[in-house]
Amino acid sequence: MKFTKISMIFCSAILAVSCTTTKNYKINSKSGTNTQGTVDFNQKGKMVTMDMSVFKLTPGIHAVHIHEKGDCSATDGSSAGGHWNPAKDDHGKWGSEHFHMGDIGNLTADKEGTARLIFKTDKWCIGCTDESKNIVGKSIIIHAGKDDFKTQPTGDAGGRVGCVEIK
Ligand SMILES: [Cu+2]
Ligand SMILES: [Zn+2]
Repeated sequence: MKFTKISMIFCSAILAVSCTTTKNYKINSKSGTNTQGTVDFNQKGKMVTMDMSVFKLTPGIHAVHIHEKGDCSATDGSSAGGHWNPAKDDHGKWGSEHFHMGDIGNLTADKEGTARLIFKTDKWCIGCTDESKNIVGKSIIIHAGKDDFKTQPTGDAGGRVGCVEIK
């Protein structure tokens, strides 16, 4: 009896560490642009990694955020709502004193319009019951301009050129 209990605890510990969740999405172009690419999420233990490859952007800096609604239906992406902000904090740079849970930051597109961004955090989860961490049901928005990390509540990042519903 004692042995069974110990082995059960041992197994669940192993599952928690080795359990991996993966989700892969295609980016939807918005606002009359031709934005293309993929966003992959991977959760291993408590660590979530986002790996984003984007093509056909304008060269330069583009803001990337998680927005609060998993709805990319509007042609300008406005259906995705504002920044995902479960803690009701101010907009800002990730890891600074004030930031939204969706404030990923900026990516840089090269002169061909290609960009890659890899972002890792243990502040998110993929489909867990903690709604302050769960990214499922939200969206990723790629903006026309860069995030200044100051302007409230948007970072003054301009229009929405790409959108992904995180299902
Ligand atoms: Cu945004
Ligand atoms: Zn924000």
